[in-house]
Amino acid sequence: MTTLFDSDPPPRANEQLEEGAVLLRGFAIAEAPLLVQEVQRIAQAAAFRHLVTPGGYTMSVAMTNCGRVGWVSDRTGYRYDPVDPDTGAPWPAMPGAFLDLAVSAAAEAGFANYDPDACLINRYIAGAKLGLHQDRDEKDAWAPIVSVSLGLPAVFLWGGKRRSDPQRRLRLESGDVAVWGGPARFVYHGVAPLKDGQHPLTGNARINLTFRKVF
Ligand code: MD6
Ligand code: FE
Repeated sequence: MTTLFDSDPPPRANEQLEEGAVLLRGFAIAEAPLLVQEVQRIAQAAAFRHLVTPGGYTMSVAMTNCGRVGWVSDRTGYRYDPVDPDTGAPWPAMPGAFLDLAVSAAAEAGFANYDPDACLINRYIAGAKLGLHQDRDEKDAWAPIVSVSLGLPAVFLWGGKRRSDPQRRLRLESGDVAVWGGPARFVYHGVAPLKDGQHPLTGNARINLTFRKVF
């Protein structure tokens, strides 16, 4: 006989969002503490910074990168850059634990032989948000994006292929991994303003890793 104690969290099932997109609940729970440690190490070499959009707005989300190239934005546009414009040095290498997790999550979602060359690291504190957007700066338009949530929960906005399509609101918790590619690669998505809170892994922050195959 199994007993369900009051303290057990309700089971959270994986969710197919649409063809090519899946939410793997708790997929990275075991690795989460190590992943956060690696983020702290990366941030010592390539500090979190608030990028400026081509339109002149300063983003509320702080960003850094690891891997062969990093995603950056400034008044001239968005691009993947092999060097950190703040330091002139290459981005920190992608840790083995990052790569292993991204490859196994992609495989679980049906994308074999995933070979990401970039990992964008986003840090949210209370009020930070990411407006509705498509990820379309990568040459490979089929390979998935693997997105790992760490620390405070967030509401992920999941729209459609047109900006005006209706949006779902999905709660992402620490250890949740979203994977989308193939036919779902250009779905509009965003993150609602983060609520204030404290999390044992990250304090007052949510950290999100998004792996991409750029080239
Ligand atoms: C975030 N993520 O969750 C922002 N993009 O902090 C993204 O913009 C994103 O999670 C493409 C695929 C997955 C994502
Ligand atoms: Fe995105």
